[in-house]
Amino acid sequence: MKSQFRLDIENGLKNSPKTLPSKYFYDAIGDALFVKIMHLPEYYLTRAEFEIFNTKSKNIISKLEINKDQPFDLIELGAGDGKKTKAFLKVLLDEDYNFKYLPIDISQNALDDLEQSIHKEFLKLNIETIQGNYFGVLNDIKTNTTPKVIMFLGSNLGNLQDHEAQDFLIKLSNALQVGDKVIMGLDTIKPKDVVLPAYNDSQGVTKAFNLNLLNRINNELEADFEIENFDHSPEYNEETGIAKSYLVSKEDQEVTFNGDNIIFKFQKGEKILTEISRKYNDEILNSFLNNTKLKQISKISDSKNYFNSYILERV
Ligand code: AVJ
Repeated sequence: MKSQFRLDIENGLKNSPKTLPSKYFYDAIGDALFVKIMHLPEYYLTRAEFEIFNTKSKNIISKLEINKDQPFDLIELGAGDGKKTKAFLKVLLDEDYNFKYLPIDISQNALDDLEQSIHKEFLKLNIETIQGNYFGVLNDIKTNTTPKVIMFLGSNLGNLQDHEAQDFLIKLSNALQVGDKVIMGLDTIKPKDVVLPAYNDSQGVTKAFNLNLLNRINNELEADFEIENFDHSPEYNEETGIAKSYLVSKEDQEVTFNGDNIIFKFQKGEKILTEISRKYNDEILNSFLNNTKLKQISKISDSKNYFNSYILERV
C-alpha cells in the first residue's frame, strides 16, 4: 500500500499546476533549516511574535480570564522549538496558574527536543507531548471538558488555503467548549519590500528549506530529482496578502519515482507551488470566523505592527 506521503506527493505532481504540500518540509533537516530561518535577519515574523510574548504575556493572560483555582489545558498546535511559548509559560508559572502544557507537532523530533528543554528550564511544569497533525488532534480534544487555551502561533494558519483555513476554524470552534480561548498568531499584510525578503533571504536558507523537500522525496520515495535543476522563487501579492513559494524547473526534465515507476515531466520555467503563507488583517480573520462560534475579544501587536496575537473566545 502507498504511504500517505507518497500519495500526497504523487497527487500533487499530477495536478496542473503542480503542487507539493508544505507540511512535508519538516523532516529532521527541514526542522533544523526552519530553526535557522527563525533567526534570519529578514525573517521578521518570529522576532515580532517573540517580542509580544516577551513583553506582553501578562496582558495576554489577563484577556484569557482564567480562574486560578480551575485547572486548564494549554494546548499548542505546531509547537516547534517553543521559544515564544516559553516566555509565556514562564509568566503563567510565576503567577501560579494551574495548568498542563500539551504541545502537538507533526515532528516527533521537534517534540523530543522541546520536552527535554522544558524539563530542564521548568522543573515544575506538567507537560505531555502529542505527535500528530492538527486536524486529528482537534477530534481527540473534543470529548475532554477541561477548560482549554489553544495556542496556534507562528502564522501557521497562513499555510492553509483560504477554504482550508475556514474549515480548520470551524473544526477548532466545534472542538471547544463555551468560554475556551484561542491565542492565534498571525502575520499582518504589509509591503512587499518587507515580506518578500523574509522568503528569499540573502544566505539562501529559505531556498535550501524549499529544495530540501525534493531531497526528502528522493530519499523516502526513491525518486531522482536533480536538486540543482530547480530554483527557489517566492512571490507576494500586497493586495491579497498572499505569499507563495515555488520551485521552478530550470530545464525540460523528467523525474522518475523508482518505487513505483512513475515518471513526471517538468518543462523549463514550470513552477511547482510548495507553500502558501497568507497574511491577515482583522477583516479577513473576522470573515473567516463568520461561520464559527469563535469571536475576536482582543488583539495584541508588536511595536512595529508586523504581527498580531489575536485572542479568540468560543462563545
Ligand atoms: C511556519 C508556516 C509560518 O510561512 O512563514 C518560513 C514557514 N516557509 N519560510 C511561513 C516558512 C518559509 C512559515 N510558517
